[in-house]
Parts: sequence; C-alpha cells; structure tokens
Amino acid sequence: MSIVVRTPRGVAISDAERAFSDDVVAGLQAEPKRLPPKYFYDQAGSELFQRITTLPEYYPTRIETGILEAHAGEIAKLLPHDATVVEFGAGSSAKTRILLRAAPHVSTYVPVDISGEFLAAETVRLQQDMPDLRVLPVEADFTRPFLLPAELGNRPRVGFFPGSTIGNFEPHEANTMLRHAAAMLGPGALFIIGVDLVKEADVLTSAYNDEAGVTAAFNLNLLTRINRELGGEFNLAGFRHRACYNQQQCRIEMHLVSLARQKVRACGKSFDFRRGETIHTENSYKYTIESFRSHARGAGWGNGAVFVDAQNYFSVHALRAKGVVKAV
Ligand code: AVJ
Repeated sequence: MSIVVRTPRGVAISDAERAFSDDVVAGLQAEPKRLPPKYFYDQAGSELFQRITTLPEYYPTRIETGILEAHAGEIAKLLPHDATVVEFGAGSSAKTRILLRAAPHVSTYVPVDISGEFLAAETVRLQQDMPDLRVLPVEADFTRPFLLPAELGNRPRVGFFPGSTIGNFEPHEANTMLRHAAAMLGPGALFIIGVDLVKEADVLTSAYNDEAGVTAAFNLNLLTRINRELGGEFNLAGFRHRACYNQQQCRIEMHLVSLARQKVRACGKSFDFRRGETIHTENSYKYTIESFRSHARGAGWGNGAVFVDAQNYFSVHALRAKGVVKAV
C-alpha cells in the first residue's frame, strides 16, 4: 500500500519520499552529520556509478568481473538444477550475465533493487538477451527484510551479492543482513558474495579519489538530489568531496566537507554547518578473507570456496547456509 501524505506546502509525497526526507532530517541533525549511501542511486547517481566502474583507479568492478569470468564454470557447478538466483541490487547486469550464461540450468532470476526505474530498464534488456529465463523483479530496499515472489515455490535459492556492496554496511548491519538472507534463502542455500580486500592504503584511496572527478560528482549528487526532491537549497560550490582510508576500522570513508560556515534549508528545516564540518556519506569496509569468513560464520553461513585474483585485491565467496537459523 502506498500512503500519500500532504506536506505543509501542500505537495503530495509518497512513502518512499517520506523515508528519504526522514533519513535526511535525522542525518543532518546528528552529530557528526551523516547521510545513508543507499540514496546515491537515483537515475543520475546510478549513471555516475556506472562511470566509476570504468575508471582506471577504480579496480573492484574490473577485478571482480575477471574473477567471475575465470571461475564461472566452477561457480555454475555449485548452483542446483532449476535454481532461482536472487540478486541483492540489480546494478551489475554484466556480472549477472556472466553467472547466468555459465549456468543455463538456473530457471529463475529475481533482481531486487530500491530503484524501480533502473530495475525495469535492466529487466527488459536481460529478458531480451535470455528469453528462456524467468525474470521476476522485486522493487525493495534489501537493507530490510523483504518478500520473495510467491511463485518461486520451494525451488532451491541462490543469493548473489556482487560488487562488495556488503562493505557499505556497518559490521553489525552486515551481520543482520546476512542472517535475513540465510532465513530467506533457506537451509543449505548457496550465497555468492563479492568482497573487496584490505590492501595498501594508496591503492584504496586512489580508487575513491579519481583524477577525472567522477567520484566527487557522485558524492555531490546526493545534495543535488536533496535539492530536487526535498526542496533543499544546498549550494554545491560550498561543499567538497573527501575520501580517506581509516586504517583502524579498515574502511574507506567518504565525506562532503563544508567549505564555509553556512546555513542550509532542506525538508522545511534549517541546518547549520561549521567551516570544515563534514557530512559522512559512505563507509566502504574492506575485509581479509579470514575476517569475512568468520563474520559470515557468525551470521549463519558456513564457508565454501573462495575465489581471488592474482594480486589478492578482491574475493568472491561461495557461502553455504548452515541450516536452522533464527530470524532476527
Ligand atoms: C557499490 C558500494 C561497492 O564502496 O566501492 C564507489 C560505491 N562509492 N565509489 C564502493 C562507491 C564510491 C561502491 N559500492
């Protein structure tokens, strides 16, 4: 059900907009200020992210794609006959195609994405290329529990979560998400998950500070989106992109730095910024193979095969749901 609420300005807003607005107000009133990274991906943000994946400095997409290509046959053998592949986020159709092409015994594909428009466009293209595959898109925020289409019945389910998007979660949130996935996919299910690895700080920081400034534009687009969708009055020239590696926490942090003391209106409220104050917009956690495996074990997933590139930059894990898992 979609609840439509009227704002004091008399503009009707949907529940998705309400959730966005609530998160923006809470995040900008918090100390330190923060905004959830899931809001990066409107149409413009999704396109900017596509460009990021082609940048020379941004290694994860290229390397993970290479790992999947090199091991597609082995991975395909792990997928049961008549399986349903459930993908968490649908922005990575190139990787999905590698997996699905190698595994023609997969009958159904369920892409789950927060952005309905993006999902619809990708679904049409995939369906054209793979007419024998049943594609059942689900528009949902996979950071929360969601329902799978009822027509899946009790066919075996396989989770697919490439791109190291798991790195966007705080470790306790990743734990919750992995538990939900185990409960939803069922005992014995397989989960194929891409995880970026800890490595030299300069390789990591360059990946988020590209020469062409695409990552900066991607970060700043969040303010453009608040301006357009929530009546925000951010002056983009008043903020700068910053990305740095936090060695203690093993994570890249992205921030938007206020270049001056300023007041900004958004969502019908006013927010004060000190000069140099930041909005923390994203964490991208990096794991070692062992740290990720032990994390997964604590969330109901037993360890299976793990595939890496020659430089040990990126890992693709095949996890196996341990059995009876308590839903959180
Ligand atoms: C899509 C979350 C994996 O953290 O590397 C890329 C997003 N942010 N550049 C990442 C991102 C800045 C990306 N993930």
